[in-house]
Amino acid sequence: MSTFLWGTATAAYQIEGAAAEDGRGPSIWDTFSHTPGRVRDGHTGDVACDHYHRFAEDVALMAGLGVNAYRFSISWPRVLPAGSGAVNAKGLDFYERLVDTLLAAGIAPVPTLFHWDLPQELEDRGGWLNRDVSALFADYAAVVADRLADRVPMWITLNEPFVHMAFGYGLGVHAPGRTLLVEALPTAHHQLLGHGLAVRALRAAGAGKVLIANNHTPVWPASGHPGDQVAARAYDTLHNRLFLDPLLLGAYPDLSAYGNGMDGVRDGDLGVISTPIDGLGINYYNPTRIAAPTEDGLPFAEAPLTGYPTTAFGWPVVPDGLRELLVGLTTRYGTALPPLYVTENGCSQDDTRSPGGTVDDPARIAYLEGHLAAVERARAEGADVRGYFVWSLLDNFEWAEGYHQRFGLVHVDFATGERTPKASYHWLRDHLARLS
Ligand code: GBH
Repeated sequence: MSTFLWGTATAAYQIEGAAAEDGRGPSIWDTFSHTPGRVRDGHTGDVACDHYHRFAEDVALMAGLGVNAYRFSISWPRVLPAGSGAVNAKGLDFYERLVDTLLAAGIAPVPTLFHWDLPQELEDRGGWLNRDVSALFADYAAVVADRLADRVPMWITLNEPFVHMAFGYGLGVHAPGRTLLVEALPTAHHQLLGHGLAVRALRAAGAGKVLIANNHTPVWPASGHPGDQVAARAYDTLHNRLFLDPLLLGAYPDLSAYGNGMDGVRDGDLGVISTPIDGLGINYYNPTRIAAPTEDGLPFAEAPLTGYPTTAFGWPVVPDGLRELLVGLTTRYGTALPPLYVTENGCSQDDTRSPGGTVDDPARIAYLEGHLAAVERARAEGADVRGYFVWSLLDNFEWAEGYHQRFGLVHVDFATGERTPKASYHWLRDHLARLS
């Protein structure tokens, strides 16, 4: 696969639905979304886009778009309902049908093994705070690879371990809803250890390329004041270095700003974590502006980043931040950095379907145009970028926001499941056609 990968991205809990069908076990997101007050308006992923039943239609939409790759995620509890032990054959069968349908359409399947939907039974044993979950993740990776390694050219172990740690275990705004602040740090180590063990399991099964998809952000100090500079370095350590230094350099960064949060690192762990990978997935949304903390607790404070257009979510639109990030990582890690793939980039907009059945989303077209140009500038400046995946193919269950944020190239009517390609879908189709 030396050609540039053009794709769309999704995640299992956000699109599949069929939550209690064909033997799927519960995940922490079923528990969380069914707990009143956790997700806006009590929305859940019970039905979502009903992709479990409509996947063939969704693959046809991708074929019409002209992409050559599709990043989706595999639901751990659909394959192993209790997280370990008994395999649910019907769950594996679903992903095999999806993979074969993609291959028949000329689209490379790029599965992510963990996009935040931990089997509830494993959360009941401590979730990612429990070191044993790392080895169980690798066992699960082996089960999936035994079935699919002969057909899947590229695998992704984890999605955004930073966000899962920070939102899920640190701040409690995502499942499993824990509010441990710096005490969440061991979930970073155990996810990274699980990643390394899974890389080894995938290699043993003869899998193709193996990547991890991290969320990264350029960190901008709020001012030149030393307090803001120190805080920005502390934030960069937590969001960026904590998830790259051990992978690429085999060592954790200086975490002294975070007390003794990271314990439990054993001899040999960093060797496992730094098992070579074939590429690094980068999920980019926006830069982060950081100021000195105003109260006790964390060693930084987030400051608003104003002066840019914003998405429906309120996130600033800063295309050049993607260039800065890709070039910055290339400078920081040099020859230790594997090829880069932008595994997520996109925006939510308030998209509505007109009575005539069209969805006009000019702000998304401008967003994509700007960010694709930023990728080109990064490549011209030496970043080895080999793929770009739009988040997302479909409007879907946007975690704590439920169905209120629409990220899709394709509009979904959640009452009927009807799909309508937006203007941005047609724009991207024409853009890709011009490239070939
Ligand atoms: C990704 O996470 C997820 O992988 C995906 O499942 C999700 O649907 C998608 O993004 C869209 O959310 O308030 O301006 O500082 C993205 C993680 C964390 C990125 C919050 C933007 C805050 C922006 N996001 N971050 S701001």
